[in-house]
Amino acid sequence: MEFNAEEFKENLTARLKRQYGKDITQANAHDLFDAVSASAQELIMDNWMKTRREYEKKPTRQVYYLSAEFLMGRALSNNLINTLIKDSVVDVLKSLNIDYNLIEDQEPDAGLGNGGLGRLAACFLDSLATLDYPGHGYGIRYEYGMFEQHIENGYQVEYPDNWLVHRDPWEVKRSDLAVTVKFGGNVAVAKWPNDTDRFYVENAEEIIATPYDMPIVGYDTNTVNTLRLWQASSPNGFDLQLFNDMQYNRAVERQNDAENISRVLYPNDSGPSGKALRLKQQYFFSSASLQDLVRHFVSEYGTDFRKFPEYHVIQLNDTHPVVAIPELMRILMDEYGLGWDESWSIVSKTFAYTNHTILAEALEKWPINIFQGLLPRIYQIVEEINRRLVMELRDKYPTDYSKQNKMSIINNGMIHMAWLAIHGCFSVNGVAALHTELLKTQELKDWYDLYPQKFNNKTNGVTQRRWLLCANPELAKFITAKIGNGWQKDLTKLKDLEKFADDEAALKEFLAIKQANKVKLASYLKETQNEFLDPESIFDVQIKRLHEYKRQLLNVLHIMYLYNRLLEDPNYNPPARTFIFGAKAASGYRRAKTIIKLINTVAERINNDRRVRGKLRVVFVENYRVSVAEKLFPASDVSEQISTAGKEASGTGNMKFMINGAVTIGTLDGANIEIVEEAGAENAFIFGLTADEIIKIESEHSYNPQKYLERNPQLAKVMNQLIDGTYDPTHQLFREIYDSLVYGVEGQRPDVYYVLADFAAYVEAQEKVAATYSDRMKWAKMALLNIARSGKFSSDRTIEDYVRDIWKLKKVEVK
Ligand code: 26Q
Repeated sequence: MEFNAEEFKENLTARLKRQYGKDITQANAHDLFDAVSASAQELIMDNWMKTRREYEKKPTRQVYYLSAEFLMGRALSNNLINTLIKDSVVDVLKSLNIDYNLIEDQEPDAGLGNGGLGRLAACFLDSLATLDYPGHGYGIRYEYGMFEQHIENGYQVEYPDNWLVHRDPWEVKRSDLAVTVKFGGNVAVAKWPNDTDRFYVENAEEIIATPYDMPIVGYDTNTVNTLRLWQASSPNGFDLQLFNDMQYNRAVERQNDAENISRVLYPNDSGPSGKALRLKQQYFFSSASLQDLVRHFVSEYGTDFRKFPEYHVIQLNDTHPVVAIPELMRILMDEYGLGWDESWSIVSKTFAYTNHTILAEALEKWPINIFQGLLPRIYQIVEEINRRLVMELRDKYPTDYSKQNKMSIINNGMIHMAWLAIHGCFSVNGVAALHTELLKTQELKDWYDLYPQKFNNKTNGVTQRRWLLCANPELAKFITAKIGNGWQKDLTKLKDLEKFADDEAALKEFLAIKQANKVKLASYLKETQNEFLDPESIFDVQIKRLHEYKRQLLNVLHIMYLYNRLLEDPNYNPPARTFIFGAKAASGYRRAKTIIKLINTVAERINNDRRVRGKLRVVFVENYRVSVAEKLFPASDVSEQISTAGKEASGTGNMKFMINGAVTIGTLDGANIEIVEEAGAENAFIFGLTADEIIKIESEHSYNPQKYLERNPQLAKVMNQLIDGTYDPTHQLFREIYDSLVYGVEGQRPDVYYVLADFAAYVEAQEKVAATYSDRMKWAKMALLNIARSGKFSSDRTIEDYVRDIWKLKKVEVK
């Protein structure tokens, strides 16, 4: 991209004057953020238009990534880096006496996702554009994203994330492309000209879906793809009649009800919550996206829809957009008059489904009454899809009624969205090797037996542009100095760093960079939450959503154990450690919230105990989010990846740690397995039960957590401290946690996630971490080899895998 410093300066000043009536000296940091971003957006605009034109020039197969979540984080630095103008912009601002860092910090995170699944979608968009593939995102423009987390008295308290208080300089509203989405009503029948039945919905509630586009800027290329987010509104403004009758609330009711659809991101605990508004969100953006695609197709190619699957592949990010499958059936049949078979043949060549979880309770099901009430015509279509599926199943398994039943999409008054996805898609993929194996042999075994050719693995990845180049510029510079450029677009190039594994000078340089990042993090946490961190200590970090299966509890129990040990044994002198947590608990997830309270309670006790000062500290980072993650990964020494084996589908934070030179302590779960495969077992600390061992224990019903307490007095002591007043004078706060581990509560088995079973092995692995860290050069070598061998975990590799096996796209270069 051409960059002219003078022009940029003029543009910036003109904009400040036009928009804010201020000159450079009067503008505040936020004004400047907005004006710098808008000026950058204007530079991006040319390539955005060119890219669109290039894709329209001739029929182009494109992928559409339908996702209820896009966890984009901040855009300014990313866009400046991807267009290669960051340094020049920083210089221009410096010449105006403006500190770029202050401006950057004004940008709110686009936190339109819960965690891994949403951030994966964002990394994929970056890789698609960077690799010159025509691929775009479709989602929801939530007015409120992931809630803001405050810690009050050790408890999580949620506040709304009002990320749109100021205008978003990156979005472009496209009112001209608005579509209508219908809810409720009843199905009626008319006739097509050829006298066949034509179904339509009457008396429906109509909602307007208006798209807002965000540019997705590829790195060092002209390609700029699009993330299109839909906003809901009412076609009937407010009711003037009611207003004149002074019924002010009722006057805006319809408007509010409509706008509620895109009001707020749902948290991911809710399990089988069956919230009608959540289903409305899903249909809202799925329907709007498909209408958008079909309208565009018809205007370009007419109504011969046999070409539709040639030009479109639609990737469904988990079950959240699966209602798009019957929606495309509806559009083809009810709006264009195609027959069932013709429509199904098109639909079943168009969609592909990614599964992100093996937790059975997390598979989405909708109660028939909610579904049918909101989407009567879609329900009919799902019924017909299911009727035909069940006929196939009877044919294939004539005597196995149990199987026919289990695999029925509609069963026990519920609609199983994963079943609908597997049946309606030509591809079903898991997100790490183990995860896909478990889907094939356990959770989705019946479906794998029916459709083995559909199943495939696509191990997740992360974009090195955001997670290394942007987040850790010093390490990026070090890497380029050692091995040259090229790794930015081909992460396997990092392999060349291996030759520095025994180069003492290089290792010292690496350690100095890590140290500087730790100092930076310490000063950030001092500033934001008045927390003291000793950068000389090991930064041992667990940052991810709070979930029992992720086992933050195992981490805390180990900290409580370490604390006991330090107090009991004055000769015990491990290297100083700072345990850092960042985690949001879904607002309705009681036990997760209690675990946050426990972490903060333990932190408070330990951090105020002089006897362990300089040896042990615990820090809970408030409101963990993408922009904070960008400060945490570069400053981490130890990466905590300690989920119960078999439960974490992949993990992607594990990869972000790896490319930033942190060493993993973890279980053989998700992508951890592939990480140690690449890094070498000697460069990680692996512990605990394997997925196979756990499957065996579960099939034998042989797990008895109490036996671990009897055998391990230190564990028994720690457990007892949950309820003996050590941390809580009431003895009650953490009793629920204790009971769930030892006895099982609410009909659950005790210790469902094998915390007590893995405790001793975890302690042992942590001792190895401490011993290894004491030899700084050995540690530096391990960290460097992790970086050197992280090439596989670029989302560029993941995208190439999707392109080769599922999407079959060709690169389109934009001149
Ligand atoms: C479902 C129904 C109702 C309300 C919310 C939800 C919901 C929302 C979000 C369910 C799940 C999610 C998010 C899941 C998620 O982030 N999964 C993670 O996906 C990553 C990317 O593949 C994996 O690396 C992680 O292992 C997986 O936990």
